[in-house]
Amino acid sequence: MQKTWLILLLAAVLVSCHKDNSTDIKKQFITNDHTVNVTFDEQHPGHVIPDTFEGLSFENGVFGQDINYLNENNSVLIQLMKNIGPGIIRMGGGTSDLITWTGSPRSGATQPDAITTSDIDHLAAFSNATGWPVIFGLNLADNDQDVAADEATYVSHSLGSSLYAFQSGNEPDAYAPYNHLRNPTYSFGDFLSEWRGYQAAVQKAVPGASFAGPDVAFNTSWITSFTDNEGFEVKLQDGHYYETGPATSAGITYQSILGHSIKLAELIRSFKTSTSKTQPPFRVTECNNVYGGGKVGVSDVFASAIWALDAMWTLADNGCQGINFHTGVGLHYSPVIRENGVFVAKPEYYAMLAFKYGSANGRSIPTTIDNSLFCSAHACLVDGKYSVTLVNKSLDKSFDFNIIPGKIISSINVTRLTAPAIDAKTGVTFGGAAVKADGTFGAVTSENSTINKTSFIVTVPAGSAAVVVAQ
Ligand code: BDP
Repeated sequence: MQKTWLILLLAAVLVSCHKDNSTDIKKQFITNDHTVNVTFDEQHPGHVIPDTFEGLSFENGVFGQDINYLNENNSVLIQLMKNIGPGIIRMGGGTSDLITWTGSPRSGATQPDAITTSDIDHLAAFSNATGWPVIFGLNLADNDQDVAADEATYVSHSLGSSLYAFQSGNEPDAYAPYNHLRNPTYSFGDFLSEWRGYQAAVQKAVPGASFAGPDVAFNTSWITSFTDNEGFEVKLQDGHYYETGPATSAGITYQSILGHSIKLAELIRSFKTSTSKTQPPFRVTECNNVYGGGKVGVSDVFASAIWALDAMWTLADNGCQGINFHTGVGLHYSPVIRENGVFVAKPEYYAMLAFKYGSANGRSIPTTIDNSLFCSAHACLVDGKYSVTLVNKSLDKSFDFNIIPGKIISSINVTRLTAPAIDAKTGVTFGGAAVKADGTFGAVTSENSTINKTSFIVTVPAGSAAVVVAQ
């Protein structure tokens, strides 16, 4: 009898605890059209966000364009990378399938269509100076296993432990339909047999060499098929993400990149749907907002930072290992670009700073918001503190993010990503600071408040973002 009472009492306590808690949370929800309620699911934490999450992707052809670009003496670019590093450098792009490995030093400023031993040595020294390892893309379009094995051997010796993995081919799903590098019947099966030939030849020359693949442009079914077949053979599954394009399309404006990305959702889905028992981590090895080199007024304005911050977090929330923003000479979407001979940070770079700041050493936690049309909220736990990145993609409406962690928060600190306007090309800041001419950066302002409540509101103006650290 006594035991029965005890059980009933315990059950009543449990039910009342549960009821009180959910009632508390419900009470904290605010209903109006300018408030966004944000809750977390701490019971189901996601992955730890790797410190190498952020990356840059470069064309293999960059050496032929400018030998001083990925160069150990390029101190400003090195510093810009150190600010967000340690990341991963990805070498590849369309030019990696168009240029030829010479196996000898570069002769003067000529040989634009070649990749040489001098280039690889500069890449190795540059990687060393930045602390960023390299994913290196081999030319698969030529389908010459001997040349690939020779190039891979040199790359492996020169980069040493800075070599992260090889890739074979850039966007092989576009070889036939768009790039005319294969006949129209070229299929996934054809690619797979070429890829396997490369892998065998390279691993014979470089025992233990790691690979990433299939590095596709758009055909996400190739990712799933590739992982089904090669999941146990590769270190990384990878694919590319360009939100829209081509850059010549008159209809593309900065508004085109601010909506919910169906493309990104589909890419993430394809990385996770393989039936292979081994599902390697996945990475977006090449990405940017508008393919075709980027669009002026879209890729180089503050909207691109809002887009990039949201894309990085969407991938991190979904367990992605990282993302490489495509960068290079004449590419308008580059987060860092050379202007008048000097490397400068563009708006997208500030999103990389904000992501670094908001994600460092964090374990992502699922986050729910009740207005996902214009807003997103992404959270992680860092040393027992919440780090929450709030993004307002609306062009004209300020939103109050009502954050409901469900436990008492004593204080918050807010650091903002902002610009004079959504289409501003300059004047972007994170934490009130801009990158200095030598590439160094340090945030200078953040807002501190004492809270002592289980919910709090942070207002994020139209077309801006904020990182909130709450404890
Ligand atoms: C990708 C290519 C890259 C281009 C980019 C673009 O891999 O080389 O720079 O498109 O069109 O498909 O901007």
